[in-house]
Amino acid sequence: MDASSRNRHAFSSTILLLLIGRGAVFSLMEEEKQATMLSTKVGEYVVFNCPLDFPHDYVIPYILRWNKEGALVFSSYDGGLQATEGYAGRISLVSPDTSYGRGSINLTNIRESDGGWYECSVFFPNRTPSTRPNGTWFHLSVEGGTLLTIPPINQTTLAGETAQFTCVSKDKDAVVTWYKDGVQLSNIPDLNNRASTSNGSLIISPTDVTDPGEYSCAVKNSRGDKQTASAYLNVQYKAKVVKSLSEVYLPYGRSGILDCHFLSNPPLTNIRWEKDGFLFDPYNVPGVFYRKNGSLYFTKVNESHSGRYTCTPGNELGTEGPSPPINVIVQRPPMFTIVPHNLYLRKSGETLEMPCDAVDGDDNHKPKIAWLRKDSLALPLDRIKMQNGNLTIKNLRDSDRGLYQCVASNEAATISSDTEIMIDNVAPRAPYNLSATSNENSVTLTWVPGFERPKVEYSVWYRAADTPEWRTTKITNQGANQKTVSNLSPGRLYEFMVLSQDRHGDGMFSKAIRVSTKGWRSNNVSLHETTPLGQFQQIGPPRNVSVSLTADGYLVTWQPPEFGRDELREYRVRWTQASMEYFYGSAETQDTMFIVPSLEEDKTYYFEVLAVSHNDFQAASNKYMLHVPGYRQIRAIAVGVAVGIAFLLVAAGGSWYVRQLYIKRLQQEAKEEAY
Ligand SMILES: *[C@@H]1O[C@H](CO)[C@@H](O)[C@H](O)[C@H]1NC(C)=O
Ligand SMILES: *[C@@H]1O[C@H](CO)[C@@H](O)[C@H](O)[C@H]1NC(C)=O
Ligand SMILES: *[C@@H]1O[C@H](CO)[C@@H](O)[C@H](O)[C@H]1NC(C)=O
Ligand SMILES: *[C@@H]1O[C@H](CO)[C@@H](O)[C@H](O)[C@H]1NC(C)=O
Ligand SMILES: *[C@@H]1O[C@H](CO)[C@@H](O)[C@H](O)[C@H]1NC(C)=O
Ligand SMILES: *[C@@H]1O[C@H](CO)[C@@H](O)[C@H](O)[C@H]1NC(C)=O
Ligand SMILES: *[C@@H]1O[C@H](CO)[C@@H](O)[C@H](O)[C@H]1NC(C)=O
Ligand SMILES: *[C@@H]1O[C@H](CO)[C@@H](O)[C@H](O)[C@H]1NC(C)=O
Ligand SMILES: *[C@@H]1O[C@H](CO)[C@@H](O)[C@H](O)[C@H]1NC(C)=O
Ligand SMILES: CC(=O)N[C@H]1CO[C@H](CO)[C@@H](O)[C@@H]1O
Repeated sequence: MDASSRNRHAFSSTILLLLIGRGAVFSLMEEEKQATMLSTKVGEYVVFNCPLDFPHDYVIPYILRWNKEGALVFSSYDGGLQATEGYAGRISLVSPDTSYGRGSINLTNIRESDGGWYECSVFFPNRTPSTRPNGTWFHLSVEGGTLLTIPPINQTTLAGETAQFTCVSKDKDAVVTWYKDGVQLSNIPDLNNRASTSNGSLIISPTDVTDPGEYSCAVKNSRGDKQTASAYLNVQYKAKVVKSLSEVYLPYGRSGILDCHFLSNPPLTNIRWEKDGFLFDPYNVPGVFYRKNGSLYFTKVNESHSGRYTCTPGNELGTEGPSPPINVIVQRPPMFTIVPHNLYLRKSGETLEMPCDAVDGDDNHKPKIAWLRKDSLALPLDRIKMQNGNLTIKNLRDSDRGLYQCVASNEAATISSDTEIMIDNVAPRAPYNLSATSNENSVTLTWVPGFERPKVEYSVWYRAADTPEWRTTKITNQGANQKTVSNLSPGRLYEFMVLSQDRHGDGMFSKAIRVSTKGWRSNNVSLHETTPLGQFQQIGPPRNVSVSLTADGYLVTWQPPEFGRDELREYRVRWTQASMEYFYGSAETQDTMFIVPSLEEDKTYYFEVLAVSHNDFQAASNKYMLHVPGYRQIRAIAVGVAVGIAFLLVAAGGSWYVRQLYIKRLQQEAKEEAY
């Protein structure tokens, strides 16, 4: 009988029963009994599908019973499950969100003796008649020819108690071998000492917290037939501290973590921290928070956080007690007093001394200083000398070329400073002798190539001196060392630099120069009025954002930016509740619309859309205000009022990018000085 005909049957039967006037309901519609034939193998599982139907899908209290050949094996009533001897731990109800019926069971770790007739039946204790005479019938055949009759089943024990896995074979002379997680037990001495076998079954006594895992038994008879089956062991215990440091240093002024190293199964449910003998509850201490794993997180460490701490982890079974005291010492991180230059350019054979020194906050304490190569090659021990923090390399060679790092560390923190050694004969150079001529709207730059290599490409970086954003333009014809930058405003001061790049992408910036365009700056144009990001903005904001209510939700629409569309990577739609600072929601799309399925009623929202370019510039639209009325008003609303707050944002991504470039340039200038 298929599902739909069964439902039809259920429906008409229900009508009939209602007509009779009694509240009797029933579940199993198999009037005409048809057994389901199932077959499986020892060690496998089988699902018995037993659908229960209720009138109008309204579930009333019921008792589900599964019988095997007249004897109860499993029952379920009001959430309570019971399986009889031999079936406990092997039967579970199938999750209701599968396609199986509500009364279905999953019988696992199949034994040979599981073969036979099964019946699913249901009783309604609060109704008469309380049952239908016949249930659903199943016949299970367990395929023969197997060695195993009873495979092991999953076990959960408390640490220290005994665990037993059965593994019974038909063949008396069969050899049973046990494995844990694939490793033969005899190769795990610690476990093997506590394990014994009897008639093939494995007994672990006492169990230990390290024992959980998959246990498999392999049965082999004299003819060489082999069969394996496996089950899992879970060992539970009170939460306990396993490792404790007697001293922990936290870095002053930075964030810090104080760990509690514990083991817990079942998982941790609570943790208690004490400081100097008193309860230390992060909920009552500003700037201190719990991490998910029970560790304490200090957002900004200061002296008030030093002290003697203990932690006491706990789970459902309780706790083994507190950790030994952890002495927390607040340590100021090291600070460099002298750092090496960014770049040292030397000839081979010369001697180079690179200075480096650092102090702690505490006068009488110095951090450890070490030098290393960033490419993790070893320093040439026979040619180097360390004096305090200074590193001297004698008799320089080509192989000394590379990036170096001076590292200063104490218990609280590690800081480092990078430098680079270049050996003269192979040094590349940045473009230099950059000069410029200007007129009203353009500037022509010339430079001397820094180093002659095949396929060097140049690009010009420029910006108005009073704006942060750089704009770039590539020089397309190879070998050129001149470029005219046009579309500039008259009478303004600009900054230029030239970047040379080889085909590996390694590049160097020239020194920056500043040049004014000729003519007068037009009085009525203020940079910040014309375009929000200055004229080097790379992408414009989405325009004309509006929000309207549709059947699917709140439809946010906008128009693409005026310029920079080619650069567009995606739009970000964000909405905040008025007066709240955090985003209530956000989404990314490449469409020019987005549907917000639902919003809280009787609240005011601000929507904005950001255009994000491929190089992470962002430009935000104006904000659009929307008041979502209470439910009753909803039909009458005219949605939204656009507000003219020009909310213009050079978002973090964009300014970060520019800053990186800026830093690069500063470093370059420093390098020039080092020459
Ligand atoms: C029945 O149990 C087995 C073993 O735990 C599992 O692999 C399988 O997915 C289960 N089937 C259903 C329908 O729950
Ligand atoms: C036995 O335990 C394993 C691992 O926890 C689990 O995947 C499997 O479903 C369990 N089998 C039964 C029959 O509960
Ligand atoms: C081993 O199995 C046999 C037969 O099944 C039984 O008589 C005997 O008591 C078992 N031995 C132990 C130690 O359980
Ligand atoms: C606890 O979690 C934090 C991060 O949330 C991590 O830094 C710390 O190492 C973790 N501690 C332990 C003991 O796992
Ligand atoms: C230390 O930091 C806490 C916040 O974690 C702050 O409440 C306290 O005032 C600070 N104490 C000092 C001395 O700065
Ligand atoms: C390390 O180098 C710096 C700068 O060159 C110098 O002032 C200092 O005396 C040097 N220290 C030692 C121990 O040589
Ligand atoms: C540098 O540029 C100036 C002006 O463009 C020029 O006179 C001079 O020869 C250049 N120097 C080199 C080394 O190219
Ligand atoms: C502002 O200057 C532009 C040219 O730069 C000119 O076209 C415009 O008329 C000026 N506007 C006012 C209000 O002076
Ligand atoms: C903004 O959108 C509305 C409706 O979507 C449209 O009527 C209007 O012309 C648009 N305005 C602009 C400047 O495109
Ligand atoms: C096939 C079967 O078991 N049918 C039974 C259904 O219930 C009636 C009444 O209990 C029995 O007489 C049938 O044998």
